[in-house]
Amino acid sequence: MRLFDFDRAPNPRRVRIFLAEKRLHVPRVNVNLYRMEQLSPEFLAINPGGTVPVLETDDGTYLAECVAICRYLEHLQPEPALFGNNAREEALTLMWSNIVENEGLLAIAEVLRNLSPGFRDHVLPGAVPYAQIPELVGRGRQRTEQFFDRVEQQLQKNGHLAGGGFSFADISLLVTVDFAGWVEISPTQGRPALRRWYERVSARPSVRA
Ligand SMILES: N[C@@H](CCC(=O)N[C@@H](CS)C(=O)NCC(=O)O)C(=O)O
Repeated sequence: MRLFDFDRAPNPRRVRIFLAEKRLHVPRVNVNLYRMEQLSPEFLAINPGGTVPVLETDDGTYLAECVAICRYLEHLQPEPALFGNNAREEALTLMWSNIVENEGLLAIAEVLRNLSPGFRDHVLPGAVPYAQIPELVGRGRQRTEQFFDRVEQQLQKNGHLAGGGFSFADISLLVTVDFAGWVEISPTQGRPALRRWYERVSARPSVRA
């Protein structure tokens, strides 16, 4: 197996933390997003979506999307279980990790990518040069705060995001909390349950991956 990775980017970090929790060691191939290597013909042949992470399995399959990669790894190495222990827990893990990605990670990306000069004409991943829309910066900030309010409510009732033990949903949330710092949003400020959760989860050695 090989992991196509970029150490500064939030999504590949989700997979690296997952691998560290599983104590799995997978060789990494660096795809430098700052140099737009994700849009090279060689990489687009691997993932036409032009995103990292991508896991190349031992049979030569290329898997994109963190959730698919991590679900695959969970089959290879079931312990510790990071998608719950039964159908209900797995569904809640997938539900919350989708909420984190769609409402949190992408809302922050909406801010960053419509704001930062580095993303001018590259506001969305992939080869099409979509231009920035400055009005989306404010909307993205509002969506981000709304997302963290929703998470705060959930964590007031549950020690972990999906309700059971530490899971892939917590990994996605941790990466999203750290990613918010890129656009100067402090999610744990004024959200005590999220702060307690963050202190606990960010003490895990895997987060340094
Ligand atoms: N839903 C995808 C998101 C992947 C993604 O957006 N990755 C970013 C890095 S965090 C990327 O490769 N961006 C390339 C670009 O912006 O051109 C996943 O779960 O893997």
